[in-house]
Amino acid sequence: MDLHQLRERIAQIESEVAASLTKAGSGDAVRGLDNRVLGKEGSLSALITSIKEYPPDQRGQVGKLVNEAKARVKASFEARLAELRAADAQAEASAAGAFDATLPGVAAPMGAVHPVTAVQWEVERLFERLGFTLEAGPEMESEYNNFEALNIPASHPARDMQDTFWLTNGMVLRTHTSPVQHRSMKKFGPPLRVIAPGRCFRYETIDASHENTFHQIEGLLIDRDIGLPHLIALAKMLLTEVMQREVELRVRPGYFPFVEPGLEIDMNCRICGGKGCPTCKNSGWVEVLPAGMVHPNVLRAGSIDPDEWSGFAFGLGLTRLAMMKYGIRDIRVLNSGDLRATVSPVRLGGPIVWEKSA
Ligand code: FA5
Repeated sequence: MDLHQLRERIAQIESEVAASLTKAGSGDAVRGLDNRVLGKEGSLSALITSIKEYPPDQRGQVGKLVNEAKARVKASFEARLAELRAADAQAEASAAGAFDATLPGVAAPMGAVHPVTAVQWEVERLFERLGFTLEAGPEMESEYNNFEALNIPASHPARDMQDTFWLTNGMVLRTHTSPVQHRSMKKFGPPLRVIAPGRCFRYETIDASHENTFHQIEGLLIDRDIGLPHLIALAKMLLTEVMQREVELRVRPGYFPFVEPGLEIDMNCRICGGKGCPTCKNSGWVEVLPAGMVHPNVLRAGSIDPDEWSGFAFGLGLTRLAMMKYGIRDIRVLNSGDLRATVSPVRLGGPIVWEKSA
């Protein structure tokens, strides 16, 4: 189990504990659960015993993750026991005709992983298996990295494609994760395989599928003799794996100054099944994976010789992919702090469809 899988396993155990705890109606039931999770052979304790299977430099982190989870789970057992004791006391009191207003209220449900984070982890794991390095760029970027290095000079009309938040210090809130392409070329040189997840910002009119703050995952692969078939095969594999079903793709020409040729790879809308709805702007298709072959000017800006090396890049729309995976109709719930957007869909299985709360 790698660290991502470990995190997922911990989240799964915690989510199962939360579900079982709400059903545990007696102190004995809680103590039984405690034993199954934290006992000598309990599911969390088992994770600690596997620590020796990790490389020495990861063991500290494994121990920390598991011990923190143990502390949280222990606290949740104690809270549930207190709740049950309080409920017993209240039942006794009301049987005796009294009402104790000092008893604690019902505990709020525990949260879980945000849907965007869950899909991000899945994508990271897939690319880790394919030998990609995980990189992160800054959210506050230089104009050069966000635009010029990507073949978008100041005078270029393509600047209008991405409405930018300019900062008073002359920097920008990055409009996409593509600046990490340039950073990675400079950092690693060819050949390279990198993915870079992160938040992006645009001065957008917000609607069901557009936010001013959203997530992308940049992908960049540079090697010898790389072509579009590699890109399209990878796209199909990526989307099929995340959606856990055969995904229909639509590949169209797309214009981005930093790739040539450029593609828009769309997937069929799972909210309406392709019939058309506000989420897919009534087209039946959702843009999730713009991509293309890296433009020679971008390779040159990254000190890579385009006569020797070629590669592809893509900018996965992670937020929209999470919406497709979990049947979320409206992007606004994801930044809203609405707890329904964290609790049930990710950990407790099944797709659910919410409307934006009023
Ligand atoms: C780009 O941002 C390019 N950097 C992608 C790219 C990378 C192309 C590498 C070629 C090579 P675009 O503006 O289409 O492209 O955004 C990429 C994806 O981000 C979109 O398909 C969409 O899924 C998502 N996205 C864009 N704007 C928003 C928004 N306002 N809200 C939510 N998701 C958005």
